[in-house]
Amino acid sequence: PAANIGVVGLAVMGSNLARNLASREGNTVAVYNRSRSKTDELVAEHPEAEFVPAFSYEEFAASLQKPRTAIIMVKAGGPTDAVIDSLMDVFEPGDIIIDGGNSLFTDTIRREKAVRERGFNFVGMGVSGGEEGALLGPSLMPGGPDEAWVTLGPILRSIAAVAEGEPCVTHVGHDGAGHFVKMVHNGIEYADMQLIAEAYDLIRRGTGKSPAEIADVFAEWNRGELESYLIEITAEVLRQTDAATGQPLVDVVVDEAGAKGTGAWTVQTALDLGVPVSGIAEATFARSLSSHREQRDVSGGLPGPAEDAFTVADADAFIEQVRLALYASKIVAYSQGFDEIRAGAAQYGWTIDLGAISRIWRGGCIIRAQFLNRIADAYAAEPELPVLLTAPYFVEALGRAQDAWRDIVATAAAAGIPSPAFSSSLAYYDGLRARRLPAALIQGQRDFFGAHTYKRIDKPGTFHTLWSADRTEVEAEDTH
Ligand code: NBP
Repeated sequence: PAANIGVVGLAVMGSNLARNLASREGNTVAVYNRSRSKTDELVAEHPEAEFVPAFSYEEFAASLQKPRTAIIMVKAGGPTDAVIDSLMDVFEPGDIIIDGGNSLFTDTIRREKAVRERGFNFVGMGVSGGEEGALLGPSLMPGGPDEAWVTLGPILRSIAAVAEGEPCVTHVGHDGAGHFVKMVHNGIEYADMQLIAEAYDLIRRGTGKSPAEIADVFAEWNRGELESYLIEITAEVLRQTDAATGQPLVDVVVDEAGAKGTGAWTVQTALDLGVPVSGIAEATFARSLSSHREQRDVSGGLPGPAEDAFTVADADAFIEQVRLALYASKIVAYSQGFDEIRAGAAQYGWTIDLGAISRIWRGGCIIRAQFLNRIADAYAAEPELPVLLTAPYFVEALGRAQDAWRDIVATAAAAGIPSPAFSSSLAYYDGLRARRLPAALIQGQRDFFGAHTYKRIDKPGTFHTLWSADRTEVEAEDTH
């Protein structure tokens, strides 16, 4: 057989990944798609590529060297299960099946177990970077058995994006670890985008600058500590003029944000794990709020500051304050995301190198940013760092941003400008810092209505106050 790697599913992601693979020295790529037309098209349009087209699963298996290694790039859910079943019918034990789709990590855990029980290796791989990433170099987050990594590692390293000389791929951990990390990547992406949107809104409403002028602000920011793909494309989007109306494009686009569900998965999973990812949650909810048009329509008359009443005296100083607030909130959002990965690893028994995750996100993926080098440094210095934002570099940055961050959140509240991600990030930060939290009162309330008991600061044990009797305290078994 001629091919050392195969791709099943030749829609936009699969065909681009297949072309990327074929463009690397030493690869010959078997390609298969359920409907023949996509296979024919790919092969016809790219005569330069070393493809071995297959038109049945049997042909596909026969064209692959052993251990057969195949990347599935089809719609997540049922289609992925169907393709896995078909491959197991024609593959042999020891062969490697990789799911490169956006699968939910719990599906990956289930599939890995089922596939392993039949003697195959299964790898659930997060792929980030969209169409262009797949073609030119994505960030890859594979999770699966060590045995598969021996064959797969060199192939993935050859096609991944490169950041600072290192390929953006690492063996994340076992079974669902790769898809879990990809999920959190997308959650952080939601938070980052929402924070940027809030910054834009505040600047526009506070300074009256046009979108094109604000594009210049973002382009300038992209030369400093905020340098990132998302800041860069924000400037591009803000600069775009609509050909039909001559208006800034951002003013003619309907202000209802869509979502494909990975942000919601990140939040649902965080709730199950008990990890506060408030920045990601607010970003996800902000998209939901924006798309409830009927609710927004009936709410326009609610009392509050007039929309045009807010102007700042010193535009440049205000813009710098917004920049600092954005940077501080971004540190919080990433810290929360890494916290979720830590908690997920503990819950599911994965060994995940958080520093390696920050390094593979420096290239290829949507959240690629300078800033990830600082995260990598933080974990290099202290691999078990319990709260990312307590690393010295971030403590210094948060100290610098402090006053501006608080001013901006207060200003936004006073002006009636929604800033859910800015303000929830600050509340999280202050919650972490607080020596005492009102959680003590909540424990009292819980004990009052449900005898849920509480612990004392001055002695061990579990206690309950006899609220409906003489209100004396008794030692209790913690049974609730
Ligand atoms: P789609 O998600 O649109 O899936 C289309 C592909 O699935 C086609 O090749 C189609 O074959 C195949 N397929 C379906 Br649908 N049902 C099938 C079945 N029962 N058996 C075999 N094949 C089946 O493609 P995509 O946008 O290229 O995305 C592929 C994966 O990559 C998805 O899981 C996606 O979430 C993930 N992803 C996408 C991006 C992105 O930016 N688009 C980024 C990262 C990850 P057909 O041609 O015969 O209908």
